[in-house]
Amino acid sequence: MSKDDRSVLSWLGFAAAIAALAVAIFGLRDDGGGGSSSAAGSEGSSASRPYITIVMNDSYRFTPDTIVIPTAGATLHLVNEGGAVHNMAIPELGLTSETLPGGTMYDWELTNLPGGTYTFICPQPGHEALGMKGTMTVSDTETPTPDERDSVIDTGEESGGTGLSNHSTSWDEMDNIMYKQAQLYPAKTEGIGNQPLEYTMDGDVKVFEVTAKVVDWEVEPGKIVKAWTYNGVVPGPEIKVYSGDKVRIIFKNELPDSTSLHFHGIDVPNLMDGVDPYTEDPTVPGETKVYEFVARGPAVGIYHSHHNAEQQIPDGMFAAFIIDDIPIPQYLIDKGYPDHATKTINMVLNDAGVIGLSLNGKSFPATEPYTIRQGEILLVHYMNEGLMAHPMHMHQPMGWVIARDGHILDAPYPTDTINVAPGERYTVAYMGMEPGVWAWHCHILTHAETPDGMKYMVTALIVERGTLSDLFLEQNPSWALPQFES
Ligand SMILES: [Cu+2]
Repeated sequence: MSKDDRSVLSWLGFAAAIAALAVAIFGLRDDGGGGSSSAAGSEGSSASRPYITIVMNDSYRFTPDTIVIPTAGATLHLVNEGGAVHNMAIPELGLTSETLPGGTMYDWELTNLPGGTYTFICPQPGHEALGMKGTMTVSDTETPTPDERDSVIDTGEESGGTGLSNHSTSWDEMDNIMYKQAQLYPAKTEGIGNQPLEYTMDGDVKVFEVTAKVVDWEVEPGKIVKAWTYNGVVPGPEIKVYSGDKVRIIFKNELPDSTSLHFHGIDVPNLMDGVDPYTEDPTVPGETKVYEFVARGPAVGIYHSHHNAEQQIPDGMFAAFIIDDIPIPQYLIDKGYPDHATKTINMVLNDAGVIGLSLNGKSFPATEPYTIRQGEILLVHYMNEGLMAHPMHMHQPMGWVIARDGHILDAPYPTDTINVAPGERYTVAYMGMEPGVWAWHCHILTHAETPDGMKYMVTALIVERGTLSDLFLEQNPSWALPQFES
């Protein structure tokens, strides 16, 4: 990110945006909490025990990973959002839940627990080592009684619920935690991916050097993982060429394992497709391989591993490969949009491996904000290198999908939430319309907001004051009306 982007970020402005978002989410949570509480209440004896939702996923995390429950116990509503099998165990108490296949839920009843602080884990082989653990405190002093909670979270008689919340933190503690988390954004971390890869000329051939290696990578402040990378960054550096360019990629493997380099969504001769053991032998540790082809665009592609990809890719071996520029379609220019993008970025989505839920190799609050002015276009190439689809939601402005998998669409279509499946790429044009700091996040809510505040796949688009074109205002007269001042 440029220094400009950071300096213009209005902390207060973003806090206001966060507050608005929190209100929206809070409304939803009241419904869920009421429903959950009455379900617990119908069981009679469990009425005084809290009902706590714990989400498990293939990023090997429990959300939340810190819970407080009374000695009377609690119902832990376990939700496995991943594809892998997970469950939960408290080894010190000798307790283990049922096993949850991917996509299932289970209510785990815990009763009459000894006071103390315990570690809980996923006992599936290797999951604890990957970080799937948390802390459970059993105490009667730290959890408000249901009566106390009724007095602070009053959902009203019409809600049909008891007003019980579905978490063990009081509302003001929770607001504080969320506020502190929000204030960390944009947090500074070591390393930045996606930068343009420099090349040298050998005659008329553009020569790029790519080295696969394991490095320490800071996903968010203090979360440093052993990432498998191209040139030491996540995503790897962007390769940008133009149709007709002769391209040579000198690929060196400094990993402890074999690998191969595949050009996803790029037209190459079959023997350059990088799919061992079919089109080539694996590139073994220490070996260098050369790929050569002529660029045929336009293309919005990815270069990534095609060897033990379920680990090598989510752990960091992915990067953008772009041929030519995707033009702003006449359809939008006729609507008063500018004829070129002010900024073009790649937004690579990931949800697994050592990096986990992230945008461009970083997790909120370390994600990068982007800045444009009113009337300018930010062009975004979404690319999903994870294991799940992610519906990416921009609060404002609305976007237009202008290319899919690098193919320019005859008819652009509007989006504020675009579902990007693994392997897909969508190119979306966002024009800055209303000034402010606009939240921009995956709308699978467990990928964006937690009881500890915003996390993971969240960033912001900052729209500064500028000018909407006369043509746009002619066609959208309501945008010319003054807004209420707040
Ligand atoms: Cu997501």
